[in-house]
Amino acid sequence: MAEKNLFTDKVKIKIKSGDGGDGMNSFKSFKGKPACGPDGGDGGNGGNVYIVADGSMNDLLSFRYTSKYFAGDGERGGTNKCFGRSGSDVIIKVPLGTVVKDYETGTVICDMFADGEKKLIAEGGRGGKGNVRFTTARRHAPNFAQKGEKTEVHFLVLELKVIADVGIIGFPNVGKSTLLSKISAARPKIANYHFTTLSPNLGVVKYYDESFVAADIPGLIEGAADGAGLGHDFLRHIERTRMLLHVVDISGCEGRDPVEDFKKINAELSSYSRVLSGLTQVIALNKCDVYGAEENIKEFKKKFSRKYKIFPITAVSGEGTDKLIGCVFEILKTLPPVRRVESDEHFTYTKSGDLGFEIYVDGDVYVVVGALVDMLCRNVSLDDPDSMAYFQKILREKGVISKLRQMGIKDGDTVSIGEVEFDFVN
Ligand SMILES: Nc1nc2c(ncn2[C@@H]2O[C@H](COP(=O)(O)OP(=O)(O)OP(=O)(O)O)[C@@H](O)[C@H]2O)c(=O)[nH]1
Ligand SMILES: [Mg+2]
Repeated sequence: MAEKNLFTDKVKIKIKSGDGGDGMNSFKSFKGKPACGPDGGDGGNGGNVYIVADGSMNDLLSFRYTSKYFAGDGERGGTNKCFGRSGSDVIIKVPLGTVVKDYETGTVICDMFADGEKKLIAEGGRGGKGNVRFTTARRHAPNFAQKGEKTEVHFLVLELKVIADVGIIGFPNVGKSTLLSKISAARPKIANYHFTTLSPNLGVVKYYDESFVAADIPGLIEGAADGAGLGHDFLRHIERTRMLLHVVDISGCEGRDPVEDFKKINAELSSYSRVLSGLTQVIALNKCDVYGAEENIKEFKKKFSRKYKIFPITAVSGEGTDKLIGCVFEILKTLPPVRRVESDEHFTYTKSGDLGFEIYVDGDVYVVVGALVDMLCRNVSLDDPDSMAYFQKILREKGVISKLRQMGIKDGDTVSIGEVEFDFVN
């Protein structure tokens, strides 16, 4: 029997976008004429971390081997106004239906629904500005450069919830994969032993000019919802399917009782989640070609035909599958579509410099730089008194004024913020 750890439908990974490279603080120098003017270039931006949905993947197996995804750091700015190189991005490919959560908070960051969909998970740090960028009409030789923005390590949880209309469930070896291979173009592995299927197989089932997607999952066993045997992790795969196709081995081979099998699987579903046990089920009684099946079919129908639609089939030959598929289609027409898991659309991890600031002392001038300053410069109009009042309010609220005091600023010292220079008055 397969090992429990062969399932990989939920993984924890470690990510980090790249740090921004520091800006350079340097001065041009010619022979005999040192320090002619500032020429320090900007640091490069750190690389981003993206997640991309890849329709050709069907499990999270690759994450068992690589669980650390770090984007490249930006390079430090150079002399001669040279920019540092940007860090390289990291692209993490996941199968369709992967739900990405923040490990610490459980926040759903995204649900990768469509092939090729790309989500920026963590943005690289901005490169710091080189000293040349702090030159103003009054300050010709700024003797400082901005540090690159730092980023942090985060942990993500990736969970696979396949995007399928119908989940095919049942005990191991009952013929779930055989059925999928008959009704769709999917070619899942089929074999006469338990747990042949270890990750979900998806197949598109065509019916006249319509189609639906069915997911064949590993076989369920008793106690799986409590973590016995292969555990219940793979039930997560089918949590968002619209209905279930429950396959029962009606031949009673392997010494099993089909009625008991059916009850046990339903008990497993109930103990795993109300969502699953509440889904509409259609029953396929498989292996009708085996001697002795007739009797069992009668018995089974007597017990369950009032509550369920039941179809005797022989998956290997395809006998009876047309009627079964027709019924599944009729039911699907009445059910709502597969939905995305709700996520925080605007989620991004914050970085050290997000609306942060730094203060450098350059001679007797206190120079405030950073994303906060960039934001203020974009939004504030120097000639407008209301706008300037807002400017001062933000400086107080964001702690710029208190930081200046901490640094020992005195009345009359100059503060430089973007285009604005003013004398500090306590
Ligand atoms: N006689 C008979 N055997 C069948 C039929 N359908 C499937 N089988 C056989 O049953 C065995 C198991 O088939 P699978 O399709 O791999 O079963 P499964 O339910 O996907 O099994 P797991 O993935 O291990 O849970 C194989 O040897 C199939 O050839 C059928 O209609 N009649
Ligand atoms: Mg199988």
